[in-house]
Amino acid sequence: MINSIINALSNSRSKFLKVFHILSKNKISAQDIELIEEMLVETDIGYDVTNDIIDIIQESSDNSLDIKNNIKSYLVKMLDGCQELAVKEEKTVIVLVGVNGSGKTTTAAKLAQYYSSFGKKVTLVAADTFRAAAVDQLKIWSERVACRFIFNENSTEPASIVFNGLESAIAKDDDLVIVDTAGRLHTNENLMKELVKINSVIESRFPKFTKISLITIDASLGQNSLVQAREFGKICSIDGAILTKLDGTAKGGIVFPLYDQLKIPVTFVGVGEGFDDLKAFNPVKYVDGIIDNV
Ligand SMILES: Nc1nc2c(ncn2[C@@H]2O[C@H](COP(=O)(O)OP(=O)(O)O)[C@@H](O)[C@H]2O)c(=O)[nH]1
Ligand SMILES: [Mg+2]
Repeated sequence: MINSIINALSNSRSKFLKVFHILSKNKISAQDIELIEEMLVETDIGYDVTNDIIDIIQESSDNSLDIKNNIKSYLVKMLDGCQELAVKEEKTVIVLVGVNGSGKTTTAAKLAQYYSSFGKKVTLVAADTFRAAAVDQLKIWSERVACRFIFNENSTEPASIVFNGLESAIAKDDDLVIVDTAGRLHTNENLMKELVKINSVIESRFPKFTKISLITIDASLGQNSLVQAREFGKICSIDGAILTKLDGTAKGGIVFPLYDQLKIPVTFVGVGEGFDDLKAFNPVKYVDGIIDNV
């Protein structure tokens, strides 16, 4: 998480900078506190965290550096447990889920690139049977990343494409299978059933694979994405989140309620459209990126 994270967090950071600008004044009025509350809420950090931060401000000494350090420690502690997704030695399948446009297909390619760069042999599986364009999109990415690609443009059964992908990965001795799925809303019962089927095929037919479900969350959607994540979690276990499109939004605060309320740890963040624009999540660096004027 080097400079690209710092860059991607610039909009969120500008809100915090304004907060600390107010805090550098000699006397903080009730009006100032209201303004601070507003700015924090705009980062989508949520009401609970905002209230905690206000408490920290009121309980700390008048020294703005103290306040800043106390807020930083509080935020870092809150993210304790969020970290880069370590893919172990055994065979692993990552299933990407999420709503339309949240970045699943792009993230599938980014993950393929990320883990290939650590020497993993990766198979990308195009299990979005709703958008033909998604298959083409992923095929192009797989060529760029130079990993294997499994699809079946005649199939309307994502679970069977996943089955083929895993069989093929075993045959070729690939370590990591990354599955791109169709976008869905939790209200769409049939699509949600399809997700259950994908999961049960993996669990029942490929018990040797460690299954990891990751939800892509468009950071610019802020609080709405919490509802989505909660509903997906009722249908299939969600092991982590990838916060996409962090570049170009001031809502980087969403990682806090996501973990605090839903216990979904953020594992990666998307900071652009290229396949290198995926950064492993690190709480200290993230909080530094939000708060420090680096
Ligand atoms: N700026 C930016 N754009 C992104 C990021 N991730 C995905 N996108 C863009 O978001 C759009 C939707 O992404 P896509 O992967 O097709 O979403 P899907 O419908 O969930 O598969 C595409 O135009 C992507 O290039 C990101 O981290 N930053
Ligand atoms: Mg897609």
